[in-house]
Amino acid sequence: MHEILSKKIQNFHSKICIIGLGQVGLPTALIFSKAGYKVFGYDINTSILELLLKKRSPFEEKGLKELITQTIENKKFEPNFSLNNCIENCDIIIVCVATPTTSDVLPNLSFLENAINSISKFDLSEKLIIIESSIPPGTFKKLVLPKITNNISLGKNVWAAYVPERLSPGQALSEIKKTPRIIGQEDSNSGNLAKSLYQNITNSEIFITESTTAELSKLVENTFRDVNIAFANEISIICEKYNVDFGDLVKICNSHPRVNLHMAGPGVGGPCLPKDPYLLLNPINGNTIESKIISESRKINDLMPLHISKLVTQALENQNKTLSDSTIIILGTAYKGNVSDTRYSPSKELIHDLQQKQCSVLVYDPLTDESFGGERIQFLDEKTLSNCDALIIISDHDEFKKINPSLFQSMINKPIIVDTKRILNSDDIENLNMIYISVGYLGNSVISNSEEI
Ligand code: SAJ
Repeated sequence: MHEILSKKIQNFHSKICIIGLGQVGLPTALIFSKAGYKVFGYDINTSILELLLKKRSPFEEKGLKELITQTIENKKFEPNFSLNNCIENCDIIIVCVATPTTSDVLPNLSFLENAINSISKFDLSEKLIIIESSIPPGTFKKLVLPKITNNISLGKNVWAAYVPERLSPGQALSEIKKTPRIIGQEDSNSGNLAKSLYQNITNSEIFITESTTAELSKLVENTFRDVNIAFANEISIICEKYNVDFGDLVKICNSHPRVNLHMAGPGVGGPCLPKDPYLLLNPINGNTIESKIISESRKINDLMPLHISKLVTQALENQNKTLSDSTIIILGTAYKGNVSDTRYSPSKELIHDLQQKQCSVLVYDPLTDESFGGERIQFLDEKTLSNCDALIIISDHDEFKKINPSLFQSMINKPIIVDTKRILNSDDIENLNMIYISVGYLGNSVISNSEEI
């Protein structure tokens, strides 16, 4: 009876099992624990569980470690090695596993299928199953529901809903309460149960719709961002041809009430934006849908690291240097600021390209050990910089924003600073007689910009 579960949810007596404790699952587990629910956390990667049991966080996020400690100590959050224990003790199962793409950019649903297959071995009657992972349209109806409703009836003695996660990695804890949620349902009892649950962790609106619309909404949001960033990247390259500062242009254009240009940069990384457009175009039935704007946008964003490589090459040539006799230091291998995640980071392609051209590459990122084959350095000091001809900022970490540009004066000759995220003040750097370049800003680099884009 859904009324019984509904009551348990309302008075915080229902127990929740979160499957997949990554960037989405872990903050979600902690937020439900903090709200007052007992939450069991399960992951096939036992090293995550081991870390959590030591009250350590598997990744960087403000406030995460403190919340792990607090919820484990007050016994509201229990990382657990046994799926059996988790499922048998719980009324609600929330699946937050990764849904990456294959090397042919097709959806790889193996983690989701494994999770669903494992769950479906248990008696799921009187339980609510929620999928939060981003999934190709049709997956909830055609892949998830048939497996979990085996011999039991959806809406009567088992409930299920698709509730896409919308959390920005690195800011999940601060965003979760103010982010509206979408509930994709195939029956209203399930939708209402999911709504009463999520109402307890968000102050924002909750939309109920059918499951395919919910699946599409998630993928379209991320594709919207990817396409807009591609547009910004293309416009920034046009700006370089006109010797116009893209930063000024964005400020002016965005003063129009109906314009919202995104920021150009070194390319689009992370576990979401580079792959969700492919999930959008590859529904569960396997018939790929064509979309010129989405496919072209992906290509534009993927080519940005090579554009950065071109910009720095040109700036070096203007000083009669080549990549092969230069040393470049890369600031940041994380895919964006203040996270340790390096998946699809633009710095990977950039470092490989520079190294292929015999450039000596140093790498500094205080948040991750990943160096993508570059020589990892521990401190950004004058001694290290004194060997560098150019410096390229890829991740907009707060630590990098605080760098005093006078530190760069220890670099060789007229230092070249490529600030792809525009976190430093160009005037400060140019006033120190250094070259400042960004995507869509060639400044005083005197680059011949008449070549092809
Ligand atoms: N980037 C730009 N220009 C911009 C904004 C971002 O080049 O104007 C780059 C970033 O540097 C980064 C990449 O895009 O390399 C992705 O960063 P992001 O902050 O746009 O997004 P994610 O991947 O960290 O999180 C996104 C978010 N989606 C949207 O904002 C629509 C988040 O809310 C989602 O929950 C998350 O994907 C997800 O898990 O799907």
